[in-house]
Amino acid sequence: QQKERTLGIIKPDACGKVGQILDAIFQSGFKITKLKMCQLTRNEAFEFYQEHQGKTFFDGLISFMTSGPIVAFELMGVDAINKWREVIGPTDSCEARKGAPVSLRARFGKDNQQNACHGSDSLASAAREIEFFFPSVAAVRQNTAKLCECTC
Ligand code: YYY
Ligand code: MG
Repeated sequence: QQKERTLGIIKPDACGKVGQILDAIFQSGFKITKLKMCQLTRNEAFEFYQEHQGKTFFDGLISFMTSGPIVAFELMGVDAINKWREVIGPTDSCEARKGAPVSLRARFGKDNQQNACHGSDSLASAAREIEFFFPSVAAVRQNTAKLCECTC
């Protein structure tokens, strides 16, 4: 079976639980192929969540996602995109607590905004989101070249 890559995030509300969440990731059979801790600027959060611009929860989402450090990672495995979304569970942590199996959002999330984890929802969004957090060497070089042009 074909292996996939997906992008996961431990959100600001769950950064005290990084150890337990990484444990759960390994126990679910994923490989972590890239990982970093960072804090998003408002512009970065805006770009990352561009598909939700204009929705009622957008401003709250941007404030929450920039409120503290996050951990972003690339996961690899068979059917990784759907499997990771199953492991994190439904968007609303309160809903997640009503369902089985026990998901990460059920364990560590609070509500439908502070829901502990993110997971890409398709091949296209996984590609975009992985490139967002872990840009290819070629892209980084191109950016550096552009910056040099501007200042010379
Ligand atoms: O993919 P997923 O994270 O499960 O949900 P989305 O519908 O893509 O929403 C992205 C993000 O926005 C969600 O994880 C929390 C937040 N959000 C919210 O604050 N309030 C809502 N009613 C719906 C989503
Ligand atoms: Mg989504």
